[in-house]
Amino acid sequence: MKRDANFTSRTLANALRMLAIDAVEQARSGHPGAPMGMADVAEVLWRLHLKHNPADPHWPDRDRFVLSNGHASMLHYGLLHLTGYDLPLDELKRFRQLHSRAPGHPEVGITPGVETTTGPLGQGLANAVGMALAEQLLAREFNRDGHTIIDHRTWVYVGDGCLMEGISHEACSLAGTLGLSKLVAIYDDNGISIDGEVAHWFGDDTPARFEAYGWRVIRGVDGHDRSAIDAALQMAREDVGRPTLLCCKTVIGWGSPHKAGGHDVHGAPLGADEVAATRQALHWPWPAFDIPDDVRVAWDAREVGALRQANWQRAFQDYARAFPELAAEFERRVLRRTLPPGWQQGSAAALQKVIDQAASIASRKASQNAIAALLPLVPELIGGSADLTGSNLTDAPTSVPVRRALWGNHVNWGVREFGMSAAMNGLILHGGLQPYGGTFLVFSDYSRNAVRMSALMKLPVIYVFTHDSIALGEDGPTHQPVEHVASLRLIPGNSVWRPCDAVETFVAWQAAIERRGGPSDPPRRLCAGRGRATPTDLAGHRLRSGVGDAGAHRTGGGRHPGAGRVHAQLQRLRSPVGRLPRGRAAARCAGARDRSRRHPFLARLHRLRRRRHWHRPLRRLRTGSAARAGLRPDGRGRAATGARPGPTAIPLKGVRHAVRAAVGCRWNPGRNRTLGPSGGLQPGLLRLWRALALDGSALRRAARRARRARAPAA
Ligand SMILES: Cc1ncc(C[n+]2csc(CCOP(=O)(O)OP(=O)(O)O)c2C)c(N)n1
Ligand SMILES: [Mg+2]
Repeated sequence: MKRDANFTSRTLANALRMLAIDAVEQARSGHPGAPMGMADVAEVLWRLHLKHNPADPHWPDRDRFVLSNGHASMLHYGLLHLTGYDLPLDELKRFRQLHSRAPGHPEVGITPGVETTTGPLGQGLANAVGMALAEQLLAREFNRDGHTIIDHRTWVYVGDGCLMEGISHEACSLAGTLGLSKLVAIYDDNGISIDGEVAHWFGDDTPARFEAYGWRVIRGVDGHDRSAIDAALQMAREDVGRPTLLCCKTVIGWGSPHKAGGHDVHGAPLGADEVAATRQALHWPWPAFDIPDDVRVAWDAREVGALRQANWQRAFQDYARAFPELAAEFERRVLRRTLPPGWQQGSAAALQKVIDQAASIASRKASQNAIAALLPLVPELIGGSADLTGSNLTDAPTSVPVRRALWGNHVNWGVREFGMSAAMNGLILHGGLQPYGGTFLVFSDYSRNAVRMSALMKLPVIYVFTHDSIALGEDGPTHQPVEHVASLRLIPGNSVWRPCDAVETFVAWQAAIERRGGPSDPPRRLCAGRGRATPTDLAGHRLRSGVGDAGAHRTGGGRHPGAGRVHAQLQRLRSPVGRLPRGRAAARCAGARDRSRRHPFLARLHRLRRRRHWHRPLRRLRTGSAARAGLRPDGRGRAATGARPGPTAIPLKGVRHAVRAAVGCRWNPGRNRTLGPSGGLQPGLLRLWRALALDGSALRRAARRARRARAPAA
């Protein structure tokens, strides 16, 4: 490789390449290919276009840089190290080691300058959409004529993997619709992923796809030609009211004489011989981790960064003189991230009202009332729903829908649970906003990895999961959450609260908002049912338990982060008022108890539900008795097909119908459309489930009968 006109910048890019090569070599694991392929684009972006100050990674008006293809982490660490962030060379030498500030994939809160944790491909892109949305909303809220204090871009690197992931569609479709013009995605179009040449499994016309979303697409940029990259980035900075996708043709592992362009270089060290050959090819005579002084000087962004931030600081001071109240609000929300001054009093008064009203309402309605009361107190709240606003009840009279080029505080995320959740992570990571969003509990699975990422990043996102009931009769088993709460609780650092009445719901909201103080706070989920509360004595249940731990809705609240505080708050409330308004869940529990006296089946069901994880016994039934009885996964009680029910197929539909039929219990009076001929209630199944309520031998007899009745004719 000859020294060419691009010598200087090529050398600077080679510094990134060599750092990645050497760190991966030292760690004996990692991904050198993408950093080597993207180094030229990164050099131009970071040296000429990115607005940042390495000395202050939290400067509010910095550009956000997200590496959605997180496996290229060494590229990011090289950039942070060379531009002057607090990431010394020693940390790079400990790349991928325990407690290193250069972990295998970028992690927010570990490495200064890393904006979000990436690694699950595609989610960084959705985070970036959230960040760009936050920028746009805050700009509309705070900027005034002649005073632009929020004006930054979100740059996101994506690889083939990110664009293959479905979440890229969810997030980018919404970004296009909302016209997030400060969002620039830079596509590392190298035609390679782990299995080889992507053409065999990824034949999309990506530029056309993004154009269809309403993005501006800059096609065919040579990702190794500095002037082409610069021109494209320049163009990307021009505001056209749409997000921009920059398609950069690159060669994975660029610079490696024998491995460039192939998938071997994606995720394995080059090996000593190839490292030596690459050093030679790149004209990089220096030993591992040795960066010459002139290269360091050329990379150092501290001076220009400090200057930029100082300019912004001056502009902000002018702004503060002209709009003192707005500036104070900006400082509170964005810089200090504290609650508004009137919070304590305001929320306490609102809570007192809820207690006085003693309303018997569905918990999601109680949640909506809480939102309505708290929204005016906490202007940073930004709500939304994945196209279930009217069901999740996540809006309030003061909610304003977010629309293209308009401010709002309620996002219609569309039917995009995963995109919504990952974008909410981006909103909160940006700062200045406290997102909450809803969907049905049963669809939390769609959001799941983003929920996990909230927990991993300790982001206090509030997820409102409603319709927390297996008694969603008319929608059928696809809409009945069974294992969801338990599985959400399996996510480390994730708090799951199941408030059972209006007071608990309000206190849960209150506590959720109070825990919004910073990245050390875990995310919260509120699970709200949709039943009605009826006057029932709840005090006994409550005094034993924390929020959401009342009656039939067992949570083990005390073991969940923050639940103790909520519990204490409820305890304080309860002692003076004695009995509080009653909960739907507890009411159902109590009702079940009454009915259970009449029928042994329900007595058993009730006993199961009273256990801590009441669906665990049901699972046991499924994998044990029900499986032995040859139940099909759809719960229709057909004869054994040889296949045992899979782990995700719990025949609750069967339970529900059997319960209804057996005891005439109508959990959704007037809505039992599925209880017709198509309802799937099989006589054999009914016998089986009746038998379940009795004893093991009866079960076996019933199972035998069911098998015999349905055995195919010989
Ligand atoms: C959701 C998710 N699935 C799978 C992986 C594992 N993985 C890491 S990189 C990669 C290939 C990505 O291909 P591309 O983005 O083209 O990266 P390149 O090979 O070009 O560096 C895969 C499958 C992951 N990190 N995240
Ligand atoms: Mg690729």
